[in-house]
Amino acid sequence: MADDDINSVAPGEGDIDLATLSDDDLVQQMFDDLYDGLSDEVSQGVDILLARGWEPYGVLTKALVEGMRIVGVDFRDGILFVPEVLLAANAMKAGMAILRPLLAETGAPSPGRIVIGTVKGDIHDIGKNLVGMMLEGAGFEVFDLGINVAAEDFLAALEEHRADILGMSALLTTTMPYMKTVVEALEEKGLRSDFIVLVGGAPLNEAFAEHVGADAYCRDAAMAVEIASNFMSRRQGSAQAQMAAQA
Ligand code: B1M
Repeated sequence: MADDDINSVAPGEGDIDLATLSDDDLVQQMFDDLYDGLSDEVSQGVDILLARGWEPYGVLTKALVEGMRIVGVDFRDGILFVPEVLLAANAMKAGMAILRPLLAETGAPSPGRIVIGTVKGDIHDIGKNLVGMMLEGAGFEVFDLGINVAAEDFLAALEEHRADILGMSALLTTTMPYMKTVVEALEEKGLRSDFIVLVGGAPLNEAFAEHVGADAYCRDAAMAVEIASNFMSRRQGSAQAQMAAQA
């Protein structure tokens, strides 16, 4: 968007004119706008920062990801609830829609690639969508296979997208055992150790995650982001150590 276009978005009475704010104040305002789920304002903030010469990756990490981190913390601490987080995630998506093609051009680093879906027989997707959006907010590349996903489709997508992580969701006691079927399918193909397997959903717990052979159980979306980020840091750390040992 050109400067003229940005300035032509006239603020209403009592509104803040984002274009008049300094970079620091604008970023702080974008944190507030994300928190309040204001998609138009977040998009406008992204446009303004880009027009001021910010790199897309800087806008992503310093404005959007940091803003979503604050949302994630308050969600974890019970200050924000599902509807508010979904609104914030939608505002984040609006900003991401502007940045995604620019990031693809500039090749911004991503902490990892995750294939996620709700397992076969299960159509619950609100929590899974929230997890996907929060992971995207943390910079992950998320490939969401939707609901009712069969083992062979998970496996095909992991290969197609060269994913690091498999994330599975289940909300029914009758569908959660299917997670084991997916893990066993990975084992049968000798692929289990290629992927970090994370599972979540209201009826699950840590013991169940262990039982199905997952790497970790994620209680909520904020934990999913934290756990996925930790696994990726460890994985990148051990890859670097291996390279150093070979050098
Ligand atoms: Co259904 N349903 N439902 N339902 N539904 C439950 C799950 C149920 C507990 C309600 C109840 O009876 N009290 C019950 C399951 C009982 C059981 O299995 N023991 C149930 C049932 C029985 C059913 C049907 C069978 C009802 C019927 O038709 N007779 C049917 C099943 C259809 C099917 O799937 N085959 C059904 C249908 C539906 C609706 C379509 C009406 C709707 C789903 C709409 C949708 O998702 N688009 C629905 C809903 C909304 C619910 C409840 C009320 C809410 C679920 C939800 O969205 N929670 C639910 C009761 C409940 O859980 N209180 C219920 C909010 C969401 C943010 O939380 O999904 O837990 P959650 O996700 C969290 C974490 O778990 C975690 O992070 C998320 C965000 O913090 N997480 C992950 C989740 N997935 C993750 C994946 C990860 C990481 C973390 O990967 C890395």
